[in-house]
Amino acid sequence: MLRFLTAGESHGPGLVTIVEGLPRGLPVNVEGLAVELARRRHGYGRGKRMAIEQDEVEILGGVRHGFTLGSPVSILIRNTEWPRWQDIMSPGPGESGKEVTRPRPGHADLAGMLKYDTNDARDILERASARETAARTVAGYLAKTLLGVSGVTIVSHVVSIGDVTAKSPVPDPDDAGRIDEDPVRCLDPQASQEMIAAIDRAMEAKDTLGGVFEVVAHSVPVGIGSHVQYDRRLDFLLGGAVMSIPAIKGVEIGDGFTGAATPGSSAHDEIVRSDDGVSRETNRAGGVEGGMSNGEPVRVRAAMKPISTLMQPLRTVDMSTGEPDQAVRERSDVCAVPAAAVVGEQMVAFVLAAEFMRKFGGDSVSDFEAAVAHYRERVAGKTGW
Ligand code: EPS
Repeated sequence: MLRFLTAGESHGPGLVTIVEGLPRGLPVNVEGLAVELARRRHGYGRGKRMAIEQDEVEILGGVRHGFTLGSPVSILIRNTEWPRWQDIMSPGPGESGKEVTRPRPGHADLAGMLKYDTNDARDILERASARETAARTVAGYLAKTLLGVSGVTIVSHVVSIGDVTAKSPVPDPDDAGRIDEDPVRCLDPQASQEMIAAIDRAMEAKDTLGGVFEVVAHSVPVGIGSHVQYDRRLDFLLGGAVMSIPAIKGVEIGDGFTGAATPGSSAHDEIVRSDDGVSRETNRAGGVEGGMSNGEPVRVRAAMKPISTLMQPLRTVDMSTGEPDQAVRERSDVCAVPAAAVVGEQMVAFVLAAEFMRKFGGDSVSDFEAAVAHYRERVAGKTGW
């Protein structure tokens, strides 16, 4: 079973990711990880910290001479912000600074203070912060490396920010470079400019913006996931994983919500003969039918709410006095949808990689690769009339 855990606080010494269940022989290097981590830091609308933060990576275990050993991979990302926070966030005795007693609506602050019995929201917000998604990116990078061996590629793009919606096609793997170069990771140049203008306006108004991103996994073979049990359905796994990204409030697979308003006669993907078997002319199902991949690109969209840390704070109650007050102001981003799209890639990659390991297994990359190739061949043979 492929699984990962992360640990660490946003302004602590660093973040740690442990990934267990990877086969031996997968190439891993610090340079590749650094490139992937930088992709997540970029995006127009992010706060000052993203200009400062460097995501210094150190591999602590599970990798030797550039390849995985089959043992747990453990990777540390040092927070370059740590020196400024070492008193406030000291694991040993230290000056805790001012307590954060005015919880921000939309954040984990209030529920966390009540649940974990603390009047200092910092005890909660440090871990609830989307900084943690840097650690997930490490797990996603390893998952993508495994998927790469089996020919799967994953791209993401921004579909909307605020009320600006792009008219973009479903991106191909070839579009990845162009998307990464765009300041808001949008394929539609006109919409991209309008999104940037909307972010500027929100920043001036001391407001924040949400949006929608889409993740597309190409060359996923038919039959990943299963119909046999609720928790083996690929849509269950993808939905939960993408919903777990901070600030995500909605997920759809394929045409999801618009499909709900379409008659059945035009909501599905008819099965037609092609040169080498069967195929589809549409992909309304988003590559998933009956809890299994159907061989078409897997398409997952997610709706991100506007960031809840506002420079023009919302009403709250000071939990130390019980008096009505304004929520605490913290340095934050105006819009993080482009970054969330990159995190979406990591979560989709991890779900797929875990399902690949479940289906194909293998303690070494060569065994894994052979099992995938054998299966792809078997499936192609079945439909190759
Ligand atoms: C975040 C607030 C900001 C973001 C942070 C997420 O951090 P700070 O409060 O230190 O300015 O920059 O995102 C990251 C650090 C990151 O790596 O993505 C929040 O409250 O969630």
